[in-house]
Amino acid sequence: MNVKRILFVFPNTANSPAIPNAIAMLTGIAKNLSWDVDYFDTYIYEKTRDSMEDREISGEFKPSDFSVTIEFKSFDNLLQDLQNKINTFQPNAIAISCMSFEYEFLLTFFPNLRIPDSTLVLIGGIHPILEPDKVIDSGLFDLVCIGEGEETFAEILIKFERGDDLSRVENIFFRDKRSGRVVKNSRRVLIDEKRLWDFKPDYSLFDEKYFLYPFDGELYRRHTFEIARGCPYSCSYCGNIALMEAYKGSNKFVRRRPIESIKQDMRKVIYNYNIELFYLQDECFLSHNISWLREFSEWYGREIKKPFIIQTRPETVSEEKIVLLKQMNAPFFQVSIGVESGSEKILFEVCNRKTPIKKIIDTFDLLHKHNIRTCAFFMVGFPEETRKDIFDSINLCRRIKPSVAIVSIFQPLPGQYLREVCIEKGYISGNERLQTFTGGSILKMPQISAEEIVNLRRVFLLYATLPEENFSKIEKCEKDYYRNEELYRELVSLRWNNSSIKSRKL
Ligand code: B12
Ligand code: SF4
Repeated sequence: MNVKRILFVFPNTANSPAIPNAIAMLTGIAKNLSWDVDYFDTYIYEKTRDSMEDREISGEFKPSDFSVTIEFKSFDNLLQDLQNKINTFQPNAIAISCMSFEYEFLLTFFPNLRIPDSTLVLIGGIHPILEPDKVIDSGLFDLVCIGEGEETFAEILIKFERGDDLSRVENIFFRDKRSGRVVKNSRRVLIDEKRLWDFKPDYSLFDEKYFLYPFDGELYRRHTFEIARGCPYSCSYCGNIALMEAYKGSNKFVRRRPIESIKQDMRKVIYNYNIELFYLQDECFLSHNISWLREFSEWYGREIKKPFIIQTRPETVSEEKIVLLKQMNAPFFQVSIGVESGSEKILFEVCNRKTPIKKIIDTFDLLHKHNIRTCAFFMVGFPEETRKDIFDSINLCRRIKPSVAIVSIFQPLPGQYLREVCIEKGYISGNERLQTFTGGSILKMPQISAEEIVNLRRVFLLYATLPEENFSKIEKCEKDYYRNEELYRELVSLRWNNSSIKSRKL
């Protein structure tokens, strides 16, 4: 092969740019093997309102004018623009990465493209890992990566360049273009934590906008920095259970990045991209052992000192670990916690999250005692959830006073245990189109309608933050939003001005 060109495609369902870690990683691998790379990201094609936009309207995120700086294109141009990119760049390979939302979106336009037979079309990401059979059976892709891509992708590119047989590559499902025959190979074991971060991401495909992120109403140059991969818990509304199942018998599932690798790469991204805010990507940051946290926080506090965001579970928060977070010497930082529900029935029996409400309250009290900015994630519309349960969540939010609260509608995504429950109980058929986390509920349940769930999500934060004297007005907006939009906007602005949980600047 004289020229080697690969086009990466991210079927982004959002209307704002985000760097998919996988594409940065795969770009690094392709460039190391001397491939020319190009990128097609669908974020600039205007779609229906995404969750970020909905959350600004409902008072979860402080409004920012970031989207004003983006020059959107009509959605109707998407297909032709991608076709033009393929025609002009003439890639030998097209590599797509997607989660479940992106996959569903991809199917709305990808089948209409004209792709030369000689072009290898590969797909990977969380969705192909969770539903590899359905993805290969779509007949749209030559190769589906069914596990981690770092080693597999390099092997594919090398073999493809040489014209070798790809059908035997471990970790892929392969479909022969001519015969339509499908070969399903076994999953590769997970890469050991000592080697995983030797694969270096490359961000050259991402322009300046990709590094900007609205946070607390202001724009920051943000970077998502992987600290660990995998989560030790088994919440029933999360894809993690299916991932653990897929990798059963493989190497260690939760891999912690060696501190030396963190040091080297964090210094590099700060230098190269002038990063102001780190999202320390780890599904449960404070579950690291205390000696790791101590070493990391000492170093960060000495050398990095940048604002950061972490995500953790309430049961991992303690005075001792808070001291270590403070030792990181950041001008401000945020601890984000999945609270999910204020009903122990929902938490224990539906979500498989056995954190007592008392522990959640104590955790937020402790964080606030130390003046730490907090973010609480809630969900509404769980199977079996009643209006009373949702009000338990609202009341818990009122009690714990997070600096920011994000409220999502439960979506039965592939890979979740709860999706199976929903199918068994007849709440979904399994063939519905997914909704966004703010758009609607696809569950048809006897005790609460999808409409009531959407309405309650919209006013959740108003009930949780405004003085009770506003409740009759909030109820009006809940029951008939479209006739009370003006009143709703007024209440949301009150939420930012007067509410007890307005964000804390440290
Ligand atoms: C970081 C993260 C985010 C980040 C960045 C996401 C991104 N676009 O990259 C943020 C915070 C923005 C985010 C947002 C969301 N996320 Co998220 N996120 C994660 C998390 C914790 C890690 C993902 C990651 O970067 N991993 C590291 C990279 C390198 O791994 P990877 O993407 O899997 O890619 C590897 C392989 O899949 C493969 N691969 C990937 N693509 C390709 C392509 C080819 C060609 C090949 C060969 C291989 C290959 O190789 C890669 C390297 O091994 C995962 C949890 C998890 N366990 O994966 C959830 C997860 C992916 N997120 C999830 C969800 C639901 C969301 C949201 C929809 C949530 C929301 N409330 O809106 C949004 C979607 C936003 C969007 N459109 O991008 C779900 C997806 C479930 C599903 N069935 O799709 C997950 C699995 C969480 C969960 N446990 O349920 N997320
Ligand atoms: S919801 Fe969070 S804590 Fe629970 S399994 Fe998923 S990633 Fe882990």
